[in-house]
Amino acid sequence: MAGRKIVIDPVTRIEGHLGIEVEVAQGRVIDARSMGTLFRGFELILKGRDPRDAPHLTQRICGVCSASHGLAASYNLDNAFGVTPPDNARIIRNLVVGANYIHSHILHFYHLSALDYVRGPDTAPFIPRYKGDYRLPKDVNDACVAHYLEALKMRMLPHQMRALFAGKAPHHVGFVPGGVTQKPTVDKITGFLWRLRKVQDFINNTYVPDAMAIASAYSDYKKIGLGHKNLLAYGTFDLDSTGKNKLFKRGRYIGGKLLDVDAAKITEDVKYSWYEDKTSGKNPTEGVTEPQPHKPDAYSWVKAPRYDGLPYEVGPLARMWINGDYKQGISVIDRHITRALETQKIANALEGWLMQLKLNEPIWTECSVPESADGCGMVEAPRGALGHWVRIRNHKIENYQCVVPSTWNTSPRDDKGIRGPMEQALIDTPVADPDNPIEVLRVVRSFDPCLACAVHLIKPNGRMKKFRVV
Ligand code: NFE
Ligand code: MG
Repeated sequence: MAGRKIVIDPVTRIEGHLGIEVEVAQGRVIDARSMGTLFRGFELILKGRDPRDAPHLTQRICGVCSASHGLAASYNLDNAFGVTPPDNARIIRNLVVGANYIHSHILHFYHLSALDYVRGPDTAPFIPRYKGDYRLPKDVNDACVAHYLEALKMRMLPHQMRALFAGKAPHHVGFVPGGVTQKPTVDKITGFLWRLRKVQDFINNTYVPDAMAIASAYSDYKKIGLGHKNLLAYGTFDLDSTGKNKLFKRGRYIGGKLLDVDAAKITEDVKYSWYEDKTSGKNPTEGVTEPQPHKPDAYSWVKAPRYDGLPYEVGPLARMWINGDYKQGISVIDRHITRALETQKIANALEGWLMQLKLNEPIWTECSVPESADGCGMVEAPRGALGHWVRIRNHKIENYQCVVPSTWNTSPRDDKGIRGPMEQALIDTPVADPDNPIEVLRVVRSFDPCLACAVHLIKPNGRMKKFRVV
């Protein structure tokens, strides 16, 4: 690196373990590297298990987007088992995942990213903080601090809404292949509804206005954090049992065109990731997770997913853009606005779905573990396109692969040396003071990165150490 190197490791106020390294010259970022610093071992843990364990084990990948892992695993197994869940089950899955989105987006806005723009009180946990251009008018800033506290309480409601239909959050037990385990009852429907109304009031009258206030005070960030401008969404929230009609459409956007998605064109490169080189470039149906922690030149535990060889940004902006709900731009601010607007859109949809539930109708279609089958479950998690793939042999999981949203967004360079979406978005970011690189963090947190997983290996002072987790 020729300019001044800035290393932010770990990045705080995100989920999981991320390091960011940028090179700054003439006050701008000229190169960037995104480093996932913990190994994700779940694909190995799943080998040899009963396939029906997958919705439960994969939820443990993360405490924030767990419902979506439960959904992807359920779709994956529905597909492998050759079963179509009844309408009640499809709707209950949507309600549970919708509640999880609301929780996740409120958490991200107020508790993970707002303090990049809102100056908190000069007391812990709001200090220490980077010096920066906190520029909200005092009354707006004070209101946002009050809403930070209110949002902590608000986040309970979607957790309770989810628990009504699936069991306690964050790792619920209510999704199974073929459907769900909880019947709809009048009590559950009314309990969901009054909480929804309360949280909708907060979304409409607090979250969305606060996001808009920050967008207007920091409008220069509409020109920062642009990235490759390729967007990808697998689509989610099925509106009927065909799998074709969804609240958010499947599609991708590249070079100004909206195009379709073919799962066969998804691959994961590992040239710069700590995995064996021979596993590079594989489609997830034949994906291999073979760690190589001593690989020279590698700098991340995150693989580099590509579609037809190219990086794609995933998340609320991709979903809203591909669905035709938003066209204003691709930037830091557009990511925050679309996350707020889609929270509103999902909350509005939940009440209609709730009213479609039919008491005393089935919640499960009978099915059993096949001797041999392959499956694929492609959905959207709060942070973007999420895919699970399974190969079942002898009634057991022979191979399980997850490609998660943050794998797309925080990926390192691919085998051709092309930067990942977040790395590219960092290029050209102005940095006023390299000792307080708040601008870099505004770009990073706009993606809502999540690198969560169990600890297997860490890298202190450049030397690998092995830990046994018991
Ligand atoms: Ni751990 Fe997640 C979401 C998934 S990771 S938060 O949303 O899948 O990007
Ligand atoms: Mg994976």
